[in-house]
Amino acid sequence: MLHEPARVNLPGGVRVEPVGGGRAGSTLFEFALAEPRSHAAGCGLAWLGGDLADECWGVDAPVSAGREDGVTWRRAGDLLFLAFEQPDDPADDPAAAVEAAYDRLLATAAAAGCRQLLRAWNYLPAINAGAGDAERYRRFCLGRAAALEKAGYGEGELCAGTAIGGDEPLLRVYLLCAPEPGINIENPRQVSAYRYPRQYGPRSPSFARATAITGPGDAMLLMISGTASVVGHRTLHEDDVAAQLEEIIRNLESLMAQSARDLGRPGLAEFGEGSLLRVYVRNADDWPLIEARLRRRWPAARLAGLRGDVCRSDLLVEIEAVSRS
Ligand code: 3EB
Repeated sequence: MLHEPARVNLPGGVRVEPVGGGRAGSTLFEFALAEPRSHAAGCGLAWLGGDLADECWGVDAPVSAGREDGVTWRRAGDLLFLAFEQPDDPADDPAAAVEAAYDRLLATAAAAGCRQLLRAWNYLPAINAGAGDAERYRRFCLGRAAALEKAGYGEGELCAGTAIGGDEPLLRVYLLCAPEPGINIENPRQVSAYRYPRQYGPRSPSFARATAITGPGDAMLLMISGTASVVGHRTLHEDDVAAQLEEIIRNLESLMAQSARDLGRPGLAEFGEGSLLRVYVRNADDWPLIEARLRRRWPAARLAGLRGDVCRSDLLVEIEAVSRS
């Protein structure tokens, strides 16, 4: 069915699947991709198509929920999902607001005994506005890094991430946290983002290429960061979306092979059934070409195309994913 939701199963039974996937259990959080829904997380981006409209991140544990200090939380067992949403004027410097948002999120996580970060999603408007180090993405990175540093997070305590520019004037930060860390995996084709050289901004982006956690039973859940046409630390194939997509496919293949080795799970080397891909596309007209190519490469994976700005202005497409084995 075209818009059947997906469910993701988290540890102690964490599942991620299209919503309505038919499994029993509770929902830690939902991501509404095609249409905004109250009480669901969202990207604030236009949905371009695909067969993934909603994600349900489910657990085999009762869920409690609340809101404190502007942070909405949902907890099931050792998993804590945090959401922060606040107006963000695209003409402003976002550094201070992002730092304050992360201060609150990290304080909430620590107070709940869940200071380890497993997955982060960040959406903010006009991500490429501003020149050089004044670019809003670089200012975002500065605020995020400052908050993480103050709270004592080291390089090894970062997690898989996404940072995408939208059209609505809203900062959205979502964090999945736990008392114990996940397992981070880096991509041998790419310099770790937290070690990017100075030319990309005053503070390097604070994320790992992928984070794996234990899923239900013996399964592992691999959460892959937004992945772009970056090799080493450089953008490749400026102005060529088809070539950028091929480079992303190679980056994902490389990261998945590394994950399969590091985790001893050969099944993680490919996307299969149960793999969910969010594809962020700068120019909506590029979606049909991208969708056709991804269907050919990974026929079993589910895809959502979203109109979003990638955090370097020369990047035209970026793909994040969840996979399990
Ligand atoms: C890159 O490889 C692309 O700042 O959290 C991808 C995923 C990117 C997450 C972030 C940035 C972030 O550098 C950009």
